[in-house]
Amino acid sequence: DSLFTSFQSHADMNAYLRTLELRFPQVVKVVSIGKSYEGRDLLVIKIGSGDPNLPTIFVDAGIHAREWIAPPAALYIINQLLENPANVRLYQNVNWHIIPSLNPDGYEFSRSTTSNRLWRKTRQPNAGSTCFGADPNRNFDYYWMYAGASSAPCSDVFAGPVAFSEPETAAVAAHILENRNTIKLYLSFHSYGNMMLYPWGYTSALPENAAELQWLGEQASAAIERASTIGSQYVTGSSTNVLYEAAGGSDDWVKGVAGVSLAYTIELPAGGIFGFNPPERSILPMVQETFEGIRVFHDYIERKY
Ligand code: 0X9
Ligand code: ZN
Repeated sequence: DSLFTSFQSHADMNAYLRTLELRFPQVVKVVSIGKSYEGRDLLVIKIGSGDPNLPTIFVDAGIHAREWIAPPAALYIINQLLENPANVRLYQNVNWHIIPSLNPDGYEFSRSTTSNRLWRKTRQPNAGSTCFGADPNRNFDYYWMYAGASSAPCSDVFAGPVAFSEPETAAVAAHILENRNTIKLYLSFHSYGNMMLYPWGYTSALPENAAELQWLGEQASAAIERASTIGSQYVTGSSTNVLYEAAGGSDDWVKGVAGVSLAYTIELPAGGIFGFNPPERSILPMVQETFEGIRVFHDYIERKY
């Protein structure tokens, strides 16, 4: 089909998840964790052998609207787990919760006209401003507004009027808290820059398990580089040290509040003139190489827990 040869609408991605639930009723459950501001369903697909107590890998994508390569990277994990029999072992001892499209209002807005292509935020109106939306990756309630975020509604890094003001971030946070005892690894797909980032984003200080985060990130990066047909080279490190200081990100909150010790933001490869626009023929090579890194994460979680 066209899942990895063209960029799909949010509705088409949701339809794919629903189809999988019908095709694989023993191993798939699709649940709505809530709705976006404009009322779109935020779906999580749960894939597993049936034991809810197994360690869980949680993946989200599409927090930032314009980062179009992120949702297909998440969809490809789903596709490979379910539609490639060689990968059945990847959900025997580990459960997966995957949300391929977490900011659907922003995403559909970025698809609506070429002039909106670089939209990043959500689409909730802001009181007292004509500018819409908040940066969902500045809206999580851990060191909210501490650094690298703006209180100006027109800024692209507007943190929101309060933490978790956006229904999308509130919904995913509630889902993660409900599952905090089983989630052992958090992965969030963004673009671009070929970076394997771990907390913290609010400070240059490193978390207590930085050595483990660094080592595992490098292992996953190396697997991606080996598989790459487009010459991808990844840099691994803490968000602040590799990129910039930016508080209120999902990864920091997942680690600092939900207590998930392993949390990464994966900045996928660039494409097109502004970096967010890989040509559609690049989707498959990009998501295929990324999946080789995901195998490394899976094998580590399976072995450790
Ligand atoms: O700035 C961001 O939100 C991410 N980069 S992006 O170009 N996709 O916008 C990086 C987030 C890293 N994590 C934290 N700062 N917590
Ligand atoms: Zn992003």
